[in-house]
Amino acid sequence: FPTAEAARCDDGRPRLRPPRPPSPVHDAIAAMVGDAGVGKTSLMNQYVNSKFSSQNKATIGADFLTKEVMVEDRLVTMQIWDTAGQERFQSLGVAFYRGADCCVLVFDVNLPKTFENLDSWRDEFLIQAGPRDPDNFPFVVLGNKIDLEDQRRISTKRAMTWCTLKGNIPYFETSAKENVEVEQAFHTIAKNALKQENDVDLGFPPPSAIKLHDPPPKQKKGCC
Ligand code: G3D
Ligand code: MG
Repeated sequence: FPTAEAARCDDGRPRLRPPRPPSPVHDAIAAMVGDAGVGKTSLMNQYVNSKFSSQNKATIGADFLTKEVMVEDRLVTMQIWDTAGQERFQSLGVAFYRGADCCVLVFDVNLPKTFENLDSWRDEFLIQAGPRDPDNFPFVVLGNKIDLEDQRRISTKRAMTWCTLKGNIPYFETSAKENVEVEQAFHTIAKNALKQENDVDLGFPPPSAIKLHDPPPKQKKGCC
């Protein structure tokens, strides 16, 4: 309950209503980026729906999913944005990146090119999203498809070295197919996204409504 002081405005007049308690639900948005085929949609589907399907495109058909999670005693509505199959460089549009509180960089540990492209995905994110503090913006890297053991081309050490050089980005080796480390990875994603969301809210007015409640605008299909 508000104290006598809290029930008065700064100029001494009584407040009409007591101050509202902070909302118990927090929103956090994570954007999944990385080359086509690395498993972004599968990871999201495994995490949110506990399913792995080789028919992702047909069965999900959505470009974002939400899940309520507890992060350090706080209820968080996690919104995970997917690329809707548009993952070519410079094709996702600024709105996709701008709303994100955490950027999830995904590669396939069996395909070196998808790992080498992480630099470009990270740079593209920073250019398009334009975070106020790029050095401290939360990224998380997921090396996916570790179940294909005999095909592995990117070692844990190589991936971790890259993550360390880019500012100690958390790194997880996952399998969307066999549900390895998926829960742990998204817990870190939620935690870091929430922290970023709080930091932004403390310093600045809330960004536009698109950020908290709307999914990213649908990308136009086709080339023009
Ligand atoms: P994307 O959203 O990044 O484009 P998808 O990737 O989630 O659509 O996955 C691309 C293909 O990789 C799919 O196969 C999917 O089943 C497979 N895949 C995703 N994650 C894993 C994984 O952890 N292990 C293995 N072995 N395969 C995975 P299809 O055959 O549908 O193209
Ligand atoms: Mg996809």
